[in-house]
Amino acid sequence: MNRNIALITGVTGQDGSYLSEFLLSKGYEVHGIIRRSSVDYRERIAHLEGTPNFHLHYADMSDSMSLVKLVGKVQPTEIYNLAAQSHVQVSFDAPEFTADVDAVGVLRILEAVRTNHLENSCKIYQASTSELYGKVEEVPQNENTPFHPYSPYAVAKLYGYWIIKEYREAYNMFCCSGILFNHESERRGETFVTRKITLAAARISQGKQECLYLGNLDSLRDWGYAKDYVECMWLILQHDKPEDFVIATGVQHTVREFATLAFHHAGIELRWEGEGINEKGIVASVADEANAHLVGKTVVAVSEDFYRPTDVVNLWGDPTKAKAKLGWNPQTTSFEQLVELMVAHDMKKVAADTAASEIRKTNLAEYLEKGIVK
Ligand code: NAP
Ligand code: F7E
Repeated sequence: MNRNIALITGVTGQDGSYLSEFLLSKGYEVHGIIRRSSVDYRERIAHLEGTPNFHLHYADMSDSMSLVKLVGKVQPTEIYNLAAQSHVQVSFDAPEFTADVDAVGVLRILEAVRTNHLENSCKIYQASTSELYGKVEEVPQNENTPFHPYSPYAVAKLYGYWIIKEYREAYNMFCCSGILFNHESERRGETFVTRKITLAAARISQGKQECLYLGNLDSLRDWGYAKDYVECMWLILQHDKPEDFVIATGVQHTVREFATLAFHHAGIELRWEGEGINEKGIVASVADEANAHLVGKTVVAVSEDFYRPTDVVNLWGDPTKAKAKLGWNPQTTSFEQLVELMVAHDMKKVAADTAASEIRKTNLAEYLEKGIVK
């Protein structure tokens, strides 16, 4: 009988939580790595804990011994290496930590598999990224587009990409990179631009925040839905040979367009005035009379705090290969549906927040506004 045993690093993250659900629904035994910290933060997988076939283990991407021991104990047939310091802006503040986890961490996983003599029985998926294209040399980007990483995060991930390819060729291992373009969801971390916007739109429409401060509004991204993308990670490992794939929707939008649509779903129509650092999103009209006082107010402003030393501004993926070879449908959830579902979730979440958690959230919103937390 075939054993399907998955080991997921980064199980507590956005993608790890959706991938766990997906693999459990396929009958896998799922093992996830969590790291030790003074507080437990497992909100995204809390609903899975106690499920038969779902197991959590302590390990850390910066600690090769913990990885070697765990891989030996679990004997996985598939490893999904999703763990990373995944925030691009944070990588400018913590470049060494980012390199350790996002670059050397990949090597540690590969060596843990080899040390346990599992190189012929365990397939490895590496969470690679469109950030590798960075200062883009071609639009749209496909598997043959040259890389030009443009942040410490992207440079670290480029090492991960190449070491996966190297082990595939040197040791004949089934290891592949999914070059995933931005994918978002109601579980997205709150400091990534989409979730920052949907939460702020919900709070502003409910009188819990005054203004949202953003960086580069012209930045273009190819945004998909995380739940659709985890299926592709699995498909990449079910393909008959190990190959790298671009995973994207093939449609791009600006940050400004995302914000306009998010506020629309929160009942606020925006008009934009000014340019660059002086650009503002002003309330043109509201759906709910109770918010009439907002008309004419600035609810989106630009802050230099959210500009990056080098910013990637034109990401647009070409998913032709994934469509043809994996039979994956990049349009399962459209951009419009994605924004709508994220705002609908955050409208409910903000309304349900208790006074205590609201104080915490208000502090976070304030920190975000002041650029203390980015
Ligand atoms: P995420 O929500 O930030 O989750 C990152 C995960 O990595 C968390 O579970 C985190 O654990 C874990 N982690 C960080 N450092 C670790 C360490 N030293 N040891 C063990 N675990 C560690 O990221 P995501 O959005 O789900 O993305 C998943 C992966 O895909 C990442 O590798 C990311 O770089 C890559 N990627 C993401 C996108 C995207 O648009 N989402 C696009 C391309 C590639 P804690 O909960 O303990 O912090
Ligand atoms: O920024 C601009 C910002 O932080 C998107 C990670 O999952 O996807 C993600 O990285 C764009 C950038 O995501 C704000 O300058 C404007 O151009 O949401 P983000 P990211 O940097 O694209 C890739 C594929 C990954 O691999 C990463 O792991 O939006 N932007 N104003 C802003 N960004 C943030 N965070 N905050 C702002 O206020």
